Amino acid sequence: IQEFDIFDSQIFNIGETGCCMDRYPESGDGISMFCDEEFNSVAKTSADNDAPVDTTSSSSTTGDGKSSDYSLRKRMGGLAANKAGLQSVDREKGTAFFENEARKDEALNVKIDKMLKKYEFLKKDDLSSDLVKIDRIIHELERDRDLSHIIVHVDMDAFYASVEERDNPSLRGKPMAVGDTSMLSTANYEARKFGVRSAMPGFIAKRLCPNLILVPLHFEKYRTVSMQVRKVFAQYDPNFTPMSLDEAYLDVTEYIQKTGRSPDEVVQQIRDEIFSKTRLTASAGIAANKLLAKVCSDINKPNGQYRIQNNLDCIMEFIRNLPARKVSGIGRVTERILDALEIKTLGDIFQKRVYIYKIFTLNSFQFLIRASLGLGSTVVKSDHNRKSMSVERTFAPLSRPEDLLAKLRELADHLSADLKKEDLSVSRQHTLHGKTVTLKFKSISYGVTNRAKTIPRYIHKADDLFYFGKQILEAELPLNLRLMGLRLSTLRSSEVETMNGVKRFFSVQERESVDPPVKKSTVTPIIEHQSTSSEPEYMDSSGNEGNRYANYLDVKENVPFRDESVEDVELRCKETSEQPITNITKERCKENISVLDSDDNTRLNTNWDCP
Ligand code: TTP
Ligand code: MG
Repeated sequence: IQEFDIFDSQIFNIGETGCCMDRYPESGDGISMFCDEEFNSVAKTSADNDAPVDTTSSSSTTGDGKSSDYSLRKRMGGLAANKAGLQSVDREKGTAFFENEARKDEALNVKIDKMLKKYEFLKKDDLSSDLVKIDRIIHELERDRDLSHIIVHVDMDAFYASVEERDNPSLRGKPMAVGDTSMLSTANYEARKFGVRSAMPGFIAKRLCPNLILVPLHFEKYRTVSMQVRKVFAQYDPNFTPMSLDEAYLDVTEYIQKTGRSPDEVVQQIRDEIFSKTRLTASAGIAANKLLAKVCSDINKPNGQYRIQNNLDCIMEFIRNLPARKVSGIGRVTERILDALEIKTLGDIFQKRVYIYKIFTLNSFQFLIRASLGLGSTVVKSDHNRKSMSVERTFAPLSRPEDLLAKLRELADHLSADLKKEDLSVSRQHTLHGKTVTLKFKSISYGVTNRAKTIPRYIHKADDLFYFGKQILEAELPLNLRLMGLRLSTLRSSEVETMNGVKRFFSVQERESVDPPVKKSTVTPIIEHQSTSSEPEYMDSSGNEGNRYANYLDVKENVPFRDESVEDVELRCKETSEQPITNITKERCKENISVLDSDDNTRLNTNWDCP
């Protein structure tokens, strides 16, 4: 549910639990903006460097003509950047949050400066042969356009806040947000009028809206509602894709064919049913693919729905003037990058396609060009194919090993429960088992590090998760953390039939998992660092975060773990039906090994900090 941005490497953390499907093309060039390695490395160095940014110097002007103070305010306050409460960002100077935001903003300014230089240079070039190439790609994309599906995106309105208001009607009509002074999960529509929004630190929100009421999170309640809503979805599409607790994609093509009812009627009925079960409203978008359906679900929010007909002219008409920012994947960072190139709408992306092609990486180009054509994925699958599931928690800084282990225990229990999912469409239960345990740490200065461990068998039990997580954690002590996450990946599902309330376990994996945990396995720090990957920090507890990327490219490039050989990756690809190993992956395996040779195999990230 975290806003994700194809170019934003570090997104605000919200801090509860989450699951994700790793479908993001982690090829390394997937999120980097420039095709030119030299450009890229300049920006990366700046983003990764933990050296404090000089925040005492007076405001300068960035390459795209914005003052650096304004650019930082925008980063912290979004659309509310110019509102009274945010006029002086000075007061936060010196706080870890501010320093971190300032550093990221500075890195982005460097990127934009470089990009603009390249843009100016390209403007003088003859790019006609590139244009021919691009138009050939577009022709191919058009040929595969599929208008045969009716895809629906349903999203609950101000979800956590609405649940809180439902259960405490005295909050209604007052500006309120769910979260605390360090971070908000969401805000009601009253508070949004003041510029308060999800993923905004509570202390900034309070400045924008001094009367803001802060309500703590109650995840169990949100989960319960989510289950009720999913039961409704399952009646219309047994293979619906949950994206988070409050959001899902459905393919209602078959349901419509069977019942002969119109898409609008069917979706109205889904929303009515959600309301009668939960007393909460949802909004929906209906279109030929997921990208468009998602944009549509926002149009008549709250408590509304919108449809684009499955017709090319209607789609292009809709797309032409659509602000690029409305597309999932184009967040505040990409918006700024595009803005610097004078690109505001999807129509502008199409117009400037040749510059996008020359400046951005191929993956980014493909994502943007597909969006500008209104193309998106039509694949709606249940979460059986998910590649990983994870939970994470934000907390007040913790450094005592026993406290950190207690957090880990909590995460292990939570994740294990999430791995046992009831398949709502048939009365069966499937449990996901996985082989790779990853711990994620966010230090008190906001540096994020992942450490992974591959295990020679599949696990899912809380004790096993804790056991392997503990090994990783203990190897990293001492630590001073504000967030910890636990992920299980390389998943496979064991279907377990539920009969008369008695669970009968048949699967081999299940029998395996009653064995005592395997002792021997190696800790394998993942070579990717958070600040160079765009993996969202927030993942919701029952959704498939990675599915957000499905519109991006339906390709997962394999990133090898640190000590994985080409053969290991090949085996993993086979087991998880991922994309076969590519030359890039092979190169990366080689790189990993050379890093391993020259490193002590423990602390890899410069951002990693210890007390
Ligand atoms: P969203 O659907 O993005 O937001 P929302 O339901 O609060 O509001 P809207 O009416 O615009 O859909 O997210 C659903 C819930 O997920 C939200 O209520 C709180 C949580 N969440 C976070 O914890 N962090 C985040 O950054 C976001 C965006 C959401
Ligand atoms: Mg919502």
